[in-house]
Amino acid sequence: MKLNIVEYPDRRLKEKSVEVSVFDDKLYDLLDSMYDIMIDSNGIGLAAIQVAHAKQVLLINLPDENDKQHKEDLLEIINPVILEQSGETTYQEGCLSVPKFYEDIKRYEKIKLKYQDRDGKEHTLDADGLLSIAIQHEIDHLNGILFIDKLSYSRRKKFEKEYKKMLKERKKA
Ligand code: QAP
Ligand code: CO
Repeated sequence: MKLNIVEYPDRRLKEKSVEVSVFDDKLYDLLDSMYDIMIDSNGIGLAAIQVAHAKQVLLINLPDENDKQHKEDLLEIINPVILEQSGETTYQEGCLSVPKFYEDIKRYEKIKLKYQDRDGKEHTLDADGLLSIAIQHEIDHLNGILFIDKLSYSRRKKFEKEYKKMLKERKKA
């Protein structure tokens, strides 16, 4: 299926995604198409709402130490629920739906979650490091939350100004 990345300030990014209950070929097609557009866009994580599908579906494909992504490492996470969270970590985050903007965001250091794979099979996962950060970022999307929503008032104002300017420049080009 042909997908496009939805970009801020599109209000669809504020929608809450609904649980997946049917694990069929349509879901496989969505997952495969999401993977293609994520890789084409140089992303390491993508939630379905970012391609205008309000379903509790997200992908994570972290690069290796040589900065190369391998499809064997792809995590397809459906209906995630965080069971435990601890610690604190800060990372300079970006988002395919907020192009060209990066900011330090505070997250839990470690999380334990349960989720389903594309066949509906249940898994649990203990995550730390970049994986933990990426999962929290993508789960926020399922709840209509963007990383820029976590900025202080003054940093958010600075962002809005820079972002508007970027959009204007992009339109001119
Ligand atoms: C979410 O983000 C994430 O601005 C995934 O011009 C964030 O893939 C995971 C991207 C932080 C872990 C840590 C952003 C590509 C990709 C841009 C992404 C851009 C091109 C962001
Ligand atoms: Co994002």
